[in-house]
Amino acid sequence: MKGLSLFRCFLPLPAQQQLWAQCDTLAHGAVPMYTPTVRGGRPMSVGMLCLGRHWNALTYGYEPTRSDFDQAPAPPIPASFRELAARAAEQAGFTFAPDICIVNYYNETSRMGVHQDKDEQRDALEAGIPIVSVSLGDTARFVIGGLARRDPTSPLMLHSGDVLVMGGPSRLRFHGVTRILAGTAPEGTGPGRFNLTFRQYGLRPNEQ
Ligand code: MD3
Ligand code: FE
Repeated sequence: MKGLSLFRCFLPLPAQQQLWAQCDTLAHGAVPMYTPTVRGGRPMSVGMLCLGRHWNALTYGYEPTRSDFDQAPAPPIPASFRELAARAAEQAGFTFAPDICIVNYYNETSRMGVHQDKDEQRDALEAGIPIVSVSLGDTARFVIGGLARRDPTSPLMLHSGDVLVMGGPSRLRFHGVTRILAGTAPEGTGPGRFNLTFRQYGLRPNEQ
């Protein structure tokens, strides 16, 4: 299917190390990473820190402050993060102005069940505005399916420094993370894995 671009080693090692350190600092900062509890009451196995706008794990909606956790405002996305995502999207043929960055932390037992990302505005989803994903640290076994949950999935290993752009007809494909390969993180990253997903909420950048 079109709309999927994988840029292997988009970030050279020094940039991976710098971005890892920035994520680590943010995760332990004034508005820290936390473990979301989803609808039904189960905790997610990943840590989450949303920048720009907060994704509420109970409502599956976006909001300015973390009303499902500590009422803290979502910290801003560093300009250098936004520029990295926009540069990758441009290489994949998309114009992209991300206003949300979700930083997830995976330890060696974390997983992400197969799901669709469809909580952004309908006009942005229909336009196929991409999600840009940056992987850091341990390798993940990622699976990508089709537009229906029962469609078959294909595995893809995501390594530190890889960037995946999912737009156009691929924007609503089902996908998940089935396992983390502990001990595979390059020097100066890890342990574990940070994944950054950049999103644009609306068709017009920065609209509510
Ligand atoms: C394919 N994270 O945070 S990123 C997520 O590797 C999430 O941590 C996975 O799924 C991870 O929501 C995958 C790559 C990705 C992101 C969005 C997609 C792949 C996608 C949207 C549509 C299809
Ligand atoms: Fe996802």
